[in-house]
Amino acid sequence: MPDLSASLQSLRAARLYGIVDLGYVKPENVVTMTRALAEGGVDILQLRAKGATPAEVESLARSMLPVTRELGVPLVINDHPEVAAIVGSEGVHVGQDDDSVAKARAIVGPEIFVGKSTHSLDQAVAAQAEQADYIGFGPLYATGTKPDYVPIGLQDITRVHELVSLPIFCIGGVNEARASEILQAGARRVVVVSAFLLASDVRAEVKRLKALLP
Ligand code: TPS
Repeated sequence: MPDLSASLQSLRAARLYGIVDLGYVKPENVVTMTRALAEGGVDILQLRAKGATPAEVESLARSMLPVTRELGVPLVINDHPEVAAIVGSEGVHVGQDDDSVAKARAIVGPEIFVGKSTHSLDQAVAAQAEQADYIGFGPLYATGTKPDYVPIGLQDITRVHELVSLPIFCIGGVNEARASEILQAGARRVVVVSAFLLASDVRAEVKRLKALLP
């Protein structure tokens, strides 16, 4: 059973969020990738398996948890609150549907934190009103990981930090080359997907990006 107050403390301290995305990682490589990301230094890790069945997500999550627990990294399940509840992950992440935070919370109970994707200032403010525990904010840049979304750019990053007091994780096209302009624009926390998962040396890539974060 995860302990919410410990998880929320990790969430507030977190700067670098990694995602094991099955669009890039074969199921048989999920545990190895989980270890590489966590040993490299991600502060939070998400399992994102679009199109997988709940049973498949559950089995992947169960294979990741011993590694994330060993390394002290909270595990967040994308889209499947019922799986988060069954496996006892630290968090769940939901998309932009109405009431998605309340619906997820009703399923996961009081000990699992709930994050929500937002794509505009209005959505970020709404997610805070909906009592999300953190938000993702983006995609900042066009990205092959979420090809149907219009990038929102960097111009609202400072403002979103003025309007929203939750931890805000900037996402979408984040990589080492762009880190300085993203931080310059006011970001404090970032999510990295393809730049880590496609790296030839995942641990080294995570370490390099982490070293750039204040
Ligand atoms: C914490 N989301 C927005 S952009 C993107 C995703 C998956 C692609 C990033 O990939 N915030 C959180 N989790 C999520 N799943 C989302 C937002 C949704 P890349 O780094 O390859 O551009």
